[in-house]
Amino acid sequence: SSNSFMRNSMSSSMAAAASSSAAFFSEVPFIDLSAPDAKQLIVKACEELGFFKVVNHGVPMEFISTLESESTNFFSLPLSEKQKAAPPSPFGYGNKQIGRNGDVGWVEYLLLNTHLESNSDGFLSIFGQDPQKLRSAVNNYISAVRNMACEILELMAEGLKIQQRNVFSKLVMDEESDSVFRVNHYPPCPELQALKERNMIGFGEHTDPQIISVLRSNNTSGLQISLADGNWISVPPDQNSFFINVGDSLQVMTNGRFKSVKHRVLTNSLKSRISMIYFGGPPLSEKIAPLPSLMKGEERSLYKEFTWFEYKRSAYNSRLADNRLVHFERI
Ligand code: GA4
Repeated sequence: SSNSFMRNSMSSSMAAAASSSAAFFSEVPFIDLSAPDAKQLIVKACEELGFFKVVNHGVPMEFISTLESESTNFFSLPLSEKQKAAPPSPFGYGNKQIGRNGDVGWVEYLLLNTHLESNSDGFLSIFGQDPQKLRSAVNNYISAVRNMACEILELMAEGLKIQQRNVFSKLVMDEESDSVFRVNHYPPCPELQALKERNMIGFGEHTDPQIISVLRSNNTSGLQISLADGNWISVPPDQNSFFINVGDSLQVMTNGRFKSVKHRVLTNSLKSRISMIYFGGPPLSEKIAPLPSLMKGEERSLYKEFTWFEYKRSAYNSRLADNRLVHFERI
């Protein structure tokens, strides 16, 4: 139920979505991680769309369902309790406001540190007296999902015929990796049914700044991705798979060969949506630049040189829908 969600009416910026009838797209590239041709299929999906889903991912279903139910418990607390974990800067509870530059959505969420110190003071102060259950569910989930992300990043490197198999994965496995974990709760909005032709924005369109994002959601629709032609397609939910998307940093490291996919979430009128996303990022001091081994002949970098610190600072000063990479393109 959405009773602990703020009751004020929806703001106009949330109701401003485009036409409502995006067709379900049956062609989200589907990759069996255990198949011998997985690496070629991953590269193709990253080049064409920047988005695909994986099965045979090796993440124990128990970790997924435990974290989903711990998250559901948290979001069903009274708002006043949840607010004790606010604001989400950098980690904690957020409600409707996304980032710090005025973006809003019909969503509440937790932003969490991915470093796995189980009694971290930060986590204790965010979650009051009994944070252990949530933290250990988060830790189990993150370690498994990070390993899967690492495997996918190594398959990408192999598929691109890069000698150094861990060229991408070492960044997210680094102790200093600046990764983030997010749990979103999109409450249903029954009023929407009356509004028939209109959509409401749960999470506005954007690309992810990091290297790779790994998303799992419950069985509720809402996620859409944007095609090169500007059309939006609805991604059918699949609670047994993970959805992977290419982030801005990976687009840069492949000199634009892989596409950082624009995506958004529309509000469902009837069902709650819970999604859990691991954003794999590099250490802050890491230089983000096209890999020399991927540059062919006279090919030049499309981007200026920058560190993840510089890109992140610029990203966090932008609005959600902004194109964050344009500031780093070579002219
Ligand atoms: C998008 C990807 C991740 O959810 C996130 C988001 C971050 C936030 O929610 O604070 C940002 C957004 C995300 C990109 C632009 C800035 C920063 C909100 C926003 C308006 C945690 C991230 O790393 O970048």
